[in-house]
Amino acid sequence: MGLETGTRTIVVRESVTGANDRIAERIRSLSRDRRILVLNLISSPGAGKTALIEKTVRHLKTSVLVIEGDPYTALDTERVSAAGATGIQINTRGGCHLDARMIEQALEGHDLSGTRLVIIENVGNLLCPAAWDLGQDSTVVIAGLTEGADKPLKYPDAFLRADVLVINKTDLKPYLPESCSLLRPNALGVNPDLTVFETSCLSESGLDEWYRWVRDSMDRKGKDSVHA
Ligand SMILES: Nc1nc2c(ncn2[C@@H]2O[C@H](COP(=O)(O)OP(=O)(O)OP(=O)(O)O)[C@@H](O)[C@H]2O)c(=O)[nH]1
Ligand SMILES: [Mg+2]
Repeated sequence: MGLETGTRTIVVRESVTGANDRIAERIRSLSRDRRILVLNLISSPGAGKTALIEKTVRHLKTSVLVIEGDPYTALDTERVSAAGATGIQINTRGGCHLDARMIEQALEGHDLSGTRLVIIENVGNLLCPAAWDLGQDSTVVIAGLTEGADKPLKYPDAFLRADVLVINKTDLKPYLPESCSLLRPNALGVNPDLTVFETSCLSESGLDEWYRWVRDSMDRKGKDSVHA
């Protein structure tokens, strides 16, 4: 690709994410060989990513590796470890997303035998994480009902690139304006292919359907890999 600047031509040899995408493919190949389901969770700060992971880990009672991305602190790793997962913390020191190189390094330092599920909790925001492939099988976007129904319209890439939408904090619905019900149709307007779950990590409403989806996805990954 060449960009004319008037006096000279700048040749762009590779997109910014090109090198990232090659590493993401290596991660995909590793997870296929090992029959491990990899989920990438993205959301704005505080939507309930860690709460959903804690619940999922406690419920599944299987060996789960959680890779936590945060600018600073290991607070979320402490939470998921207390729930029974193996947690690996990545501190981006101000960086707004995880990239595939970080995930590959985390996986290289870990014995994956027995692991059936890797959950990546991306850095909390709806912009940058959507643009970086981490080699995941599925991207899960979590939207708290409290965040406003307009988020899929303002941050469409996060919803477009996701396979699953978890609408969390449904226990707070009685205290929110009627318009919060528009979150689901707004998201489906952006991406009609989204599989949607409505959950509360507080009351546990809707979590059974989510757990079933995770289990079915793990089973499918196991079978697909056998025949791959
Ligand atoms: N009422 C209610 N509160 C929730 C629910 N899920 C999570 N919370 C609360 O929301 C806050 C943020 O939850 P976290 O799980 O830390 O959110 P997060 O997306 O991991 O946040 P970051 O990692 O900082 O981006 C915590 O105080 C949780 O207890 C829910 O379903 N209902
Ligand atoms: Mg968190």
